[in-house]
Amino acid sequence: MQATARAHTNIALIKYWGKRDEELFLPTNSNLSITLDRFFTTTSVVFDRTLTSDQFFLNGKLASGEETAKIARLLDIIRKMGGKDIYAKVDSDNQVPTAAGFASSASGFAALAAAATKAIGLDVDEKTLSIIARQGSGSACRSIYGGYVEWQKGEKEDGSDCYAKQILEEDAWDLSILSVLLESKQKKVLSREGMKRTVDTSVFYDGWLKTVEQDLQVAKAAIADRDFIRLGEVLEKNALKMHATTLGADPPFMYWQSATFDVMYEVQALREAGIHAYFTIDAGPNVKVICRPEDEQAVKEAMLKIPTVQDVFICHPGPGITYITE
Ligand code: 2P0
Repeated sequence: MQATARAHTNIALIKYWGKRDEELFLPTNSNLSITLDRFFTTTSVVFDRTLTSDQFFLNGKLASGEETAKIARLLDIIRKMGGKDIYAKVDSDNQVPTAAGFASSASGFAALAAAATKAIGLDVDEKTLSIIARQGSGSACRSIYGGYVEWQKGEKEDGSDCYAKQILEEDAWDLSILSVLLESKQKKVLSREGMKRTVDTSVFYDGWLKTVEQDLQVAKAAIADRDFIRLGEVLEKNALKMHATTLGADPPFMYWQSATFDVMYEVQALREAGIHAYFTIDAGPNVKVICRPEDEQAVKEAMLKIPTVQDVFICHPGPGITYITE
């Protein structure tokens, strides 16, 4: 009763920002991401009748009670589906620089869902796997697939129509996604908490909901047409709108720091100089810059010249879940 799976992290071009159901991780809006080649989590799960509780090792170290409780919650869902009441030992190896603003929860819960369902003997399709992973962390449902992925918000209360699907394969259109690592302070408002506060209190949240579906349709059409400028313009606008909602929350908060602005201004300067680059930002200060592959070195060099930039990692569209047999 053992299996190992690998899942890659993803970056949202149209953001998931707000839940309509916190228990089931149902989002208020559909959203769209690219799965990345460079950062991933590899997880092994062994269901073992001799264990008296779940054990979780993260990068070789026994995880905290809080971290273990989060994965145990997802294992409970999988145990129920598999009809087996057996505890598991989970070994997770995270090749994701969390400090660079990549949510390791997306690749982490996607890899866990894949390894644990296989280890317990469930034969699940990708849609079911996406629904399971979603209940560990919302964005994890997108990391089941490679390439360009849409997470449909669904309408049903039980979440059975709320899952992700691939809209374009990873090798069908190459783009460069540069993860710009900044000199930054620890983030103060975690994404889960920030999302909730925004939905509950932000005077700008209605504005987000009014336009995000339109943004999604524009992004999907741009991907279908391989129209990079159209995609870049809408992804940057969508990120700015997501962050605007945090300023209207009570109490207000913002994820940007001064170094975040340095990168945003440089991206605008690159565009004025004729290089088409666009930024997006998640629930933290770091910035991801999207450009065409032929421009990636020039964009990287421009970023590295900014004094507050520590490092730049170049990523490309990557694969979905893979199972590893030893
Ligand atoms: C996204 N983020 O679409 C958005 C944009 C952050 C900003 O998904 O509460 O860790 O576990 O469902 O998936 C980060 O939030 O949140 C996220 P939960 P998650 O990528």
